[in-house]
Amino acid sequence: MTHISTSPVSSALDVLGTRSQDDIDIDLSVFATEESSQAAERFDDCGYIPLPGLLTPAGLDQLRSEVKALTPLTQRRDFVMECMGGTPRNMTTLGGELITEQAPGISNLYQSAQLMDALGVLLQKQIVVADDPVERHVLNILHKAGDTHGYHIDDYPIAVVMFIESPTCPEGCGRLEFCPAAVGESDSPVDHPPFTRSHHAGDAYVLRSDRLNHRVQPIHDGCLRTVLNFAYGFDGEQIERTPSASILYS
Ligand SMILES: O=C(O)CCC(=O)C(=O)O
Ligand SMILES: [Fe+2]
Repeated sequence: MTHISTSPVSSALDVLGTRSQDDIDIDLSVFATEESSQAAERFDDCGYIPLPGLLTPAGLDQLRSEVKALTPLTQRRDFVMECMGGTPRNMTTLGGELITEQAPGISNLYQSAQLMDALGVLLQKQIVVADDPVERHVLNILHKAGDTHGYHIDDYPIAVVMFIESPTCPEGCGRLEFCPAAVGESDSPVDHPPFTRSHHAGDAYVLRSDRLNHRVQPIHDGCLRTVLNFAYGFDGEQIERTPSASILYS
């Protein structure tokens, strides 16, 4: 069984006393639950770890304010992504460069030692920031009936997706779907039915996003789904770049 030390998480918790006003409040204890002692193994197997309640109510409010201020800079996208099997993109987005310029809380959180150390302990790997300033942290807003972020893989291996808003309609919509890793076989959703996961505002999840084909189900009329996606690499590992991020976020 993989042993996971919680000491970097505790030391990350210790430095919370030195927070500045741009620091977003997160609950690092979600990384140190009983279940997380086997997280690295489970992540290798299934590529998904939920982090329910990563954002505290105060942190969620802080992120909502920054996202609101960013909204005038966002761009509507309605097209199919040819390099990802012609899957639909019907969404409003903002790429990393403007987020770095305009949203200090988000960019500080992205590169904070607290978050990155906790993630490294969880996955038992050294995590590094993404070198692409566009892809490192992006904002995705689904707000019109039928809006969807169609099936794709990401360039970077680790996606930490944080929910600023999530649909609450009784029928359910806007859920994450990801296809189980196919070992030496077809990764068609027909052969491997996708897993579906729902999340609330304030929740987050970690996904092995360069390996698992994933999408967001279309949302219903009147629903809103707003996420920040933080992309990270593994120290010393190269990534295979596709044009998809620059098409969606530049
Ligand atoms: O919105 C989500 O849950 C997934 C986001 C995503 O796949 C991406 O930004 O690449
Ligand atoms: Fe993705």
